[in-house]
Amino acid sequence: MAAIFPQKSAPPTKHLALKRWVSDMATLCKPSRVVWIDGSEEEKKRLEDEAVATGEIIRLNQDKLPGCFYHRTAVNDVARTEHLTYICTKKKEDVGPTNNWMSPKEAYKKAGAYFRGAMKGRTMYVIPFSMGPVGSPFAKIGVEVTDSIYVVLNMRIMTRIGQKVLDFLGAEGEFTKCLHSKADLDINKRLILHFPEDNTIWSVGSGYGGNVLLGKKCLSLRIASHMAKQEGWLAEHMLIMGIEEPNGHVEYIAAAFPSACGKTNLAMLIPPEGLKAKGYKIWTVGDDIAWMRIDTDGALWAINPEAGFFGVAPGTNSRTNPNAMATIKKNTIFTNVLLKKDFTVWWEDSDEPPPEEGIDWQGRPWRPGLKDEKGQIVKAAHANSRFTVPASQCPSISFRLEHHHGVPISAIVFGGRRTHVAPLVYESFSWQHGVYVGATMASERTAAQVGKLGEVRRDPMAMLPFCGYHMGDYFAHWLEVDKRLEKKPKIFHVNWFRTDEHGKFLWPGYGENLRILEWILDRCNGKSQGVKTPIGYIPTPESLDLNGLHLPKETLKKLLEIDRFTWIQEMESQKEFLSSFGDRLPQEIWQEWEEQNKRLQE
Ligand code: OXD
Ligand code: MN
Repeated sequence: MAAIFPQKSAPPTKHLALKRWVSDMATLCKPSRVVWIDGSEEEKKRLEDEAVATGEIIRLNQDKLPGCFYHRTAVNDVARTEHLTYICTKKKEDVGPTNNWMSPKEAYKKAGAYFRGAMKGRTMYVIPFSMGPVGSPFAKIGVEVTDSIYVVLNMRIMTRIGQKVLDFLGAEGEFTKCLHSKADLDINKRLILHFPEDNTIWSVGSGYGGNVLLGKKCLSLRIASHMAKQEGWLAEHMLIMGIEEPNGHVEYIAAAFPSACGKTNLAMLIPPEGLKAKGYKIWTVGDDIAWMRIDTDGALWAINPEAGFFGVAPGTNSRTNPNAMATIKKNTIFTNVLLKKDFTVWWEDSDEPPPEEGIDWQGRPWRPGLKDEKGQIVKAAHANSRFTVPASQCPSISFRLEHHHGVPISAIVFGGRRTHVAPLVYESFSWQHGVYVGATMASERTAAQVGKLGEVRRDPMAMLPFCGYHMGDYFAHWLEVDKRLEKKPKIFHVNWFRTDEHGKFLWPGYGENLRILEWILDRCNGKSQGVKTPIGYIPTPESLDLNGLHLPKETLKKLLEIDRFTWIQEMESQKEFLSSFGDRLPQEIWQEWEEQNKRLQE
C-alpha cells in the first residue's frame, strides 16, 4: 500500500468501494504514485508547472493569453476513433447494428493486457468529477484515473472536480469507474470500451479529448444514454440555448447536430442587427450535451452536464462566433493549432492573416503556402484542433448553467448538413413524427471523426457514435417519453447547408440562424404561419423576419423547396437504413415512414 499511496495522508474518501477500485487499478497499471485530485488552485498550478517541465504542455504568452496553454497530440491521435470504440454488454444483440460490440470478458482481457504496467514510472491521477452541478438531481458522479496531466487539466475545465465531489459521493454513492492510460499511444493498442452493465469505461492508447475526457462522450452520452433508458430520461447530443424575446421572456431550445456542424456557433449566437433592434438576446446553456427529464409539471427540463467547451478551432473567428473569440482569451488549453513565434496561436480561417512562420500541429516548421511531397498545401492547424475553455467565461453564458433543475425546453431541433433534399426548416406533425424525423437525420462526415470527409451518413439524432445501446430501443424510448410528457416541445428539422447549382451556400448561416429560431418559437406559441407539405410545416415567406438580410425571393424559394423526386429517393434510402434495425425498430417509426411516403407519392 505504501508504494501505491506514498501521499502524506490516506485517500480523502470514506468510500470503500472507490478506494478498493483505485487500488486495483493501480495494481494493474503499476504507477509510481497515486495522486488524488482535490480541485484546488494550488494543485492546478503545480500540475501546470510539472506538465510544462516535461513538455506535455507549453505555456503560452501570458501577457497576450493569460492562463493559456498549448498541447499537441500524436499525429495519429487527432479525432475520435469510432472503429476502436466498443459497447461491451453480455448480449451482442443489445448494442444493435450501429455499435461495435465486444463481450465484457474479452474486452477486460484484451484491454487489461494493454493497461498492465502501462503507468510504470508515471503518476496515476484520481479525478472525482460531477457531470451536472454537484448535488443536482440530474448530476452523475464519475471518477477517472489517468496518467495524463493534460487530461486532469482538461477535466478541470470540462467538469466539476475534486474534494467537493468526493464529499457529495459520501461513503456509498454510485459512480462511473473511468480508467484511462495513454500507454504508448499506439493506435494498434487503442481501445475505447464502455461497460454499461458495470457502469465502467476503459480507454487506452489515446490522448485525444473525445477519447480520453471520459466525462464527455463516454459517460455523458454512451453510458448516460443507457442509464437514461433505465431511469426514464434522455441523454442527448444537443446544445441548449435560451432565446430572450423582446418582452424579456426567455424560451429554451435543445438542438442536435452531428459533430462539427456548428453547434458551438449556434449556442453562442449573436443576434443580427435587425433582430437585436427588436430586443432579442441569446443565452448559452450548453454547446454539446443535454440531459433532459420530465419534471412534476409535465414539461421537459434540461441541464448541460458539462462546465466547459471543447470547441473546434478552425473556422472560429469574430464573424462566425464572436462570443467564442471573447471566451478563449484566457484560461484556455489549445490543442493541435499552430504555435506562433510569440507563443500565441493561429488556425485556418481565424481573425488574423496567416503568420509568416510558426510550428504546425505536427511540431514542424510552417509558413504560408507550404506544400507536402504530394504538392498539397500543409495546414497549420489540424482541422479538428480544439480549444478547451470554462463555460463561465462566455459572455452569453446563462446563469442557469449552475441551476440544479436546468431549463424548460420549448422546442427540439434536429439538423443535418445536406447540400440538397432537406429544406431550411420544417416542423414535424407530432412528437411521433418528430422522432421519425430525428431517426432518419443524415449528414456529411466531418473532421471530428476519422473517415472519408463529405460522405453522407445517417446520424439519428446526431447520436450514431454516442448511443450506448440498440438504436431501435432508443427510438422506442423516445416514443415512451411522449406518453409521459404533458407539455410537449415541438420538434423541428433545420438545414443551414443547402447549396445552389454552383455549390454555394444559399443561406448565410451564423447569427442569421436566429431568424429561423424566431419562427420556431413563434410556431411553439401559435404566433406564426406554416404551410403544410408532405414532410411537415414550412414557413410562409411572410412569416420569416428577413429584415436587413437582402435575401432574393428566388433564393428563399430554393431554400424551402421540397423536391418530390429527390424526396422519393430519400425515402428509399431511409427505408434501407431503418430496415437495418430489424424487428427492434418500433412500428410507429415504420408507420410514420409509410405515411410520409404516401403523402409524397400523392
Ligand atoms: C465533439 C464531437 O467533440 O461531437 O463534440 O466529436
Ligand atoms: Mn459533440
